[in-house]
Formats: sequence, structure tokens, C-alpha cells
Amino acid sequence: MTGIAEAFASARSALVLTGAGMSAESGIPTFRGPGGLWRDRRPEELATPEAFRRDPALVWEWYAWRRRRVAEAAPHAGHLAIARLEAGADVTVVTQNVDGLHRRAGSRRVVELHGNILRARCTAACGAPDDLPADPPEIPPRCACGALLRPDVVWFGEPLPEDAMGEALRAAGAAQVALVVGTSSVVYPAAALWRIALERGATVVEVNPESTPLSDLATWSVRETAGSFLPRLAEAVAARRTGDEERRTA
Ligand code: BJW
Repeated sequence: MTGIAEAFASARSALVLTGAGMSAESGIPTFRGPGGLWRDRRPEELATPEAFRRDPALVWEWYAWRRRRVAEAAPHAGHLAIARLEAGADVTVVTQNVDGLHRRAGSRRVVELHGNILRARCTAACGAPDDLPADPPEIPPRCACGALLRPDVVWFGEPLPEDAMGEALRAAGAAQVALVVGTSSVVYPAAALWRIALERGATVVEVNPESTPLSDLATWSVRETAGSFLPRLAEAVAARRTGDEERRTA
């Protein structure tokens, strides 16, 4: 812990990259691994434009189920700890998660790479406002113009929002320290971000109970859950920052 906390306390700029494991302790299932299946289907079969064209009702049933889980969920101690890291450093949270929990925990600069599950948009791009309740009254839901609505998320084969990707690349290039939490690091371009940080000489810390393609490359790979490790990290960083400040003013 000591070296990791020191790296954070001395960094001016930090990247926090999160994936589904970050929200697991808020009761939101991950995509891969145990509990990652929905009615025996893999996410790769559902999170695609082809699946939506083939069977919009099936895809919307999955999203309606997940929207309900997200609406009922709350940020856990790990989300709150990430928000606390902002005191004293320029922190950008880049998340692959679509649940909005980082913002709800108080993180101020949050980049949502894969959209937000509680938003929907018209497939005909008619511009009507999205006022779809968390539990849609009809499946598949329709826009006021009559066209199908779709979840405002990024599916496989779709480009990521340009402004979000630009901000994520900037943060990865500027970071002196990168914290990578709860992602299997198999989905691109998100999985390229920690590589950029590593190549620029950043200290890279992984927090994940399982090993991933990052584990052998990271400066530190911590085999713990987000909810167990991050609150201790935030406390250790705050203690170091306070100590540094006291030494400066003594
Ligand atoms: C814990 C824990 C605890 C458990 N604490 N940890 C090379 C370069 C670029 C692209 C590609 C490439 N090769 C292939 C591609 C294409 C594709 C891709 O990456 N495919 C791979 C599968 C090979 N990428 C794309 O298609 C992307 N688009 C793109 O590249 O566009 C190019 C383009 C340009 C111009 C025109 C057109 C196209 C889009 C990717 C979109 C991904 N979408 C999804 C669904 C989002 C919406 C939704 O939520 O429904 O995003 S798929 C799904 O995977 C979701 C996730 O964000 C993403 C990543 O998953 P994540 O977060 O890592 O979760 P898991 O479940 O995999 O892992 C959880 C981890 O947590 C595990 O490691 C656990 O151990 C751990 N864990 N409990 C801490 N308590």
C-alpha cells in the first residue's frame, strides 16, 4: 500500500479507468465470468446493432432488466473513495460503465465511454426528448415519432462518442498515475488507455480479484475487490497529502 499511496499523493494528474467489476459490489452484474450471462446468452450476443435489428424486444428485455438494477443501485465505498482522491489532484474518471454511479458518488470529471443505460434515443434521430422511465411501459419502447427507441449505449462495432474518446486519450496521456479497476481489459479501445499511460511512464495500479492482460505489465496488481481496497487507498493518500502539507507549512 505504501508505494501506491505515495504515487497517488505525489501525482498532479491521475486517470481512473473502471469497468463492470467496479459496480459489482453495488449489485450490478459484470459481463464476463460468473453471473455474466442473462438467460444463457453472452453479452456479445445482445450488445450489438445486429441483435437489436434481429430482435429489438429481446434486447430491450435485457436492458429493461438492467435499467431496473441500476435504478435500485447505490454507489459503494469504492466509488466514494475514488471521488475523495480528487482532493489534491487532477483526476479524470474514465468509465466503461453505463450506470452513472461515479457521478452519483461525487466524482466531478467523469467520461462515459460506453454511454448511459438510463438514457434512450430515437433510432430515427428525430430529436424528441428522452423521457423513458427506468422500467419502460412497453417493450420495445417507441419514440413519440413512432420509431423504435434504443438504449443510449455503445454496442460492438459502433464508434465511441468522439468527445468522450478525446477526453479519455488526453487523460491517459497526461496521467502520472493510472488506477485500473474491475475491467477484464479485453474490450477496445478502452483497453488501450492503460497501455498509453504505461508507455508515457505512468505508474499503473490494477485492482481486480482476477488476473487480466494488464496484470503482468502493471506497476502494481492488487488482487482485491474495489470495495475493500479503494477506501484504504483513499485514506492512505489523504494522510500522506496532509503530512506533505504540514511539512511545507512548518
Ligand atoms: C472486480 C470485482 C470487484 C469482479 N472489484 N473487480 C482492437 C482495437 C479496437 C477495436 C477492436 C479491437 N479488436 C476488436 C475490436 C472491436 C470491439 C472489441 O473490443 N472486441 C473485443 C471483444 C475483441 N470493440 C468495439 O466494437 C468498440 N467499437 C469500436 O472499436 O469502434 C470502432 C469503429 C470506428 C468507426 C466506425 C465504426 C466502428 C465498441 C465496444 C463497445 C462495448 N460495449 C459494451 C456494452 C455497453 C453497453 C451496455 O452496458 O450494455 O461495453 S460490451 C461490455 O464490455 C460493456 C463493457 O463496458 C465492456 C467491458 O467489459 P468490462 O467492464 O471489462 O467487464 P467484464 O465483465 O469483462 O470484467 C469485469 C472484471 O471485473 C473482471 O476482470 C472481474 O475479475 C472484475 N471484478 N468483481 C474489482 N468487486
